[in-house]
Amino acid sequence: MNVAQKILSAHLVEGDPSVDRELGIKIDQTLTQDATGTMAYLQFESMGVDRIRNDLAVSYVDHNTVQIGFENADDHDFLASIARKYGIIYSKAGNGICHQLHLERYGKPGTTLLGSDSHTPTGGGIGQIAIGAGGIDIAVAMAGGAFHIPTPKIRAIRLVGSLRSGVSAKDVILKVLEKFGTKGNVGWIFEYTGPGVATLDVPSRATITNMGAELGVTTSVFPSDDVTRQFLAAQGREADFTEILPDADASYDDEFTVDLSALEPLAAAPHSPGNVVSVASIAGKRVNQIMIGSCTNSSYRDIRTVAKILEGRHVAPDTEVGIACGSRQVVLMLAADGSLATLIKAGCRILENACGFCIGAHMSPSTNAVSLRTNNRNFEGRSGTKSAQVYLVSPETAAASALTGVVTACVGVESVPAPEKFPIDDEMFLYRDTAGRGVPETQIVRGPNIAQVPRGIPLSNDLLGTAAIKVGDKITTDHIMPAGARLKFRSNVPEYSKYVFEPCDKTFHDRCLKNKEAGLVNVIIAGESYGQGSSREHAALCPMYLGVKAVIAKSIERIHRANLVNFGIVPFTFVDPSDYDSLQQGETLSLKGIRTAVEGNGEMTIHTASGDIKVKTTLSDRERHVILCGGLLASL
Ligand code: MIC
Ligand code: SF4
Repeated sequence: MNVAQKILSAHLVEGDPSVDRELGIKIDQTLTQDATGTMAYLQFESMGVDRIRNDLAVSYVDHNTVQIGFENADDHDFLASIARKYGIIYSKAGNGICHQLHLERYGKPGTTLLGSDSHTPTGGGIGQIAIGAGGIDIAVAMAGGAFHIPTPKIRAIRLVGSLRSGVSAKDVILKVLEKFGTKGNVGWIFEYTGPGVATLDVPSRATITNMGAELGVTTSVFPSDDVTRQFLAAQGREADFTEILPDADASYDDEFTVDLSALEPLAAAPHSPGNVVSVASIAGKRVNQIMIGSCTNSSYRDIRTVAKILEGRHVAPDTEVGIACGSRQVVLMLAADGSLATLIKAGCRILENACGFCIGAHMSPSTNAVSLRTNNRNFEGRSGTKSAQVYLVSPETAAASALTGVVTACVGVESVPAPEKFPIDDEMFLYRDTAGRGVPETQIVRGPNIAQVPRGIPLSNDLLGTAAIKVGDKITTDHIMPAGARLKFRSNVPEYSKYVFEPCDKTFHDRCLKNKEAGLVNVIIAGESYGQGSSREHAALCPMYLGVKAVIAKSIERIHRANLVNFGIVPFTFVDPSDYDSLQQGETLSLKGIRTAVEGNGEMTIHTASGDIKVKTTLSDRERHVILCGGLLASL
């Protein structure tokens, strides 16, 4: 067996990998972050369970930490009280970014981790099967329920050789993205193998599995080997180590080799992480802003490398440079070894160790600016500035460019040895002593930002609909449900729903409500790879609130498709993709027999003024049941 098969087979509770399309797996650990967590816990509460039933649940606060207005702070108070009551560990704002913190303090080789954030696969760097999902799936897992994945195909990414100085893990994952792109990888697990694996430390492996999310795969995983043991020992957690290596005769569904020695610095050009170019091809481009950090590249190894490059020098006068570390542990280490002072002297802006710039919560670039960033997504407008040109690069390229003010490849920097001992301070993880048990008498704190969870209604058979919006290919969840300035409404669905499709069409919300009042259901028409990007279930929940009952797309990405099902929205694909061209926004669609079509899980004909079109669903029995009930909550 390979590593993924070993971990999955040890957690299999439903389905047979050789027969079934869908597998149910037991989830050991869960994580949430504040932007998806409030909804996840509201849903958990409504399940009526008295405490968590999985091994470990951690609630991180890292996304909404700007606290302009009462909303974010209300959410934090709510999350803290929920954590105390149900036996969840609560990571306070300021402790760091969920994925970096989980890797440092809780990730355990050989276990399963489910997180309400698409970058949960960061845990694959430490040998976990770590998967991103919608909040309600996390709620079910916390209540002891299984999580369902498409029976995976497993691709070996064989690493050979070793990285040259100035080239790092970010360039490895960009190479993989260059080859496989951001669509067409649904259902795959990418497993890293080969002699090159041993040359990468755990934070570098985690950079690769983190940004594997951009491929649209189920997850990515590294073996758990001596490097993993050393990392855990340095974190004071050697007892959490288990060796998990692929068997000598392990087989894979496909294999791709990356020669680390031959890699050059790469960048993802605007506006997709799959738009990979060499740094050499854009060298000399003037850079207005450089942001270093995010859950992809904010480890001690990364920021220490940046400090080494900037040591004794100053950033270019016309370039703004910001640094956000991944955790308090990282900041403490940089403070202890003088790197923090180096960065301050070099003229960097030291930002809070949180998601911040990555999600457009602050540090938006100026109009038409070129911004180099070490995070994982450069979708148009995600930075908060629609006209900005965001390039994703390694910390090495970011630091070398900070000195010159133009895109510059790093010509070489001494590597940072893996620390023998990390400073351990878990004081900002609250309720560790009641983890798993909870304090049942805790009063839940609900400020005015904490609204009710809307529930779906069962699917009727004969619906009359309207094509409420027609969008193109690669529509991301940032297009559907923008974050940034709107992020603070995550706990308030009626309010957040006002911004559905805001970046594409500001009138969508009003139009949907008008249709709803007229007794019509809303239908979204989309191209390829609809719903790329984040795990945010609000991209399905808020449309449900606006009366959306179906999406018809050329293809739909994994997490978003699961979220649509969870909120009772039928995920259709075109039988003949060219029908996409004939469908017009505003057209009336007769969805007669939609319930029967879902029950039969086959094709259905939709009558439109311009003719009939055929659409299909490919749902598992479980998914069919959920949709017919009107969503997961209604089905429980
Ligand atoms: C992201 O990077 O897009 C986010 C913000 O972390 C999302 C989660 C969210 O929308 O809250 C993700 O990756 O799932
Ligand atoms: Fe936070 Fe950005 Fe990572 Fe999402 S990708 S978890 S916003 S740092």
